[in-house]
Amino acid sequence: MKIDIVTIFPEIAEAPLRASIMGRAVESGAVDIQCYNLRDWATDKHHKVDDIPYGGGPGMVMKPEPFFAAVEDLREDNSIVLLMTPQGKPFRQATAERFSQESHLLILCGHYEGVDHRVVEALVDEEVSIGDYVLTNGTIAAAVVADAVIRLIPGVLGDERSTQEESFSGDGDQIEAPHYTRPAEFRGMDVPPVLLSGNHAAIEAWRKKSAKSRTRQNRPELFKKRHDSDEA
Ligand code: 6GU
Repeated sequence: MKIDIVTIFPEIAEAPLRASIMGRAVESGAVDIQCYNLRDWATDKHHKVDDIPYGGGPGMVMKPEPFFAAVEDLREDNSIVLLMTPQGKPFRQATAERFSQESHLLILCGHYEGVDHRVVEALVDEEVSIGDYVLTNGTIAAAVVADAVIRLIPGVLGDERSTQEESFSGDGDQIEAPHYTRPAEFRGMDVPPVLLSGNHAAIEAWRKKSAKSRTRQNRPELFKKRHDSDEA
């Protein structure tokens, strides 16, 4: 898979994508990530990428020309063009799963005040938001999307089971059970004895029950959705 990110802050997107699991995914060839500076497609001598809004109001709006030039250079036959914006559709685990099946994601990063809407109308397949809060710029959000997608590419994680059993995957609008590692007793706090029992059925039952109570505690809206529709 190929992921191209177009932003006025390429250095913000680069660092997280070159480290750890994503860094190894790049080195292994599972994914090719390039971060581009939108200013490289600005044609005036100051490399201007924004301008004042028609109709007035605060802040600046990102100009259409650099985005059109960038997309025309980078788009391929099978590309999906995304625009990162707080006005986009919510990004969820199911969205990450869908994007992980694509061969090329071309991700455009907006500034919070907005992007000329002709970019959205003529170039963008999907507008994407990572949550109901406002970031100064979509670049960190693009790195979030890239991370969530890359770890789903087969071979990127060691143990494929870990993506099938985790929070928000499969049937689960539910969060995971808590995890413990050694030591079995730490500062007077014990690991739940069932996890040391070797009884796999009992461990499974404990994890189901814990996942349910943690979902009720931390994500009451998910709990309600799940338990209104069935008795799981
Ligand atoms: Cl994609 N961009 C910005 N600027 N803010 C956000 C966002 C994106 N998603 C949530 N907040």
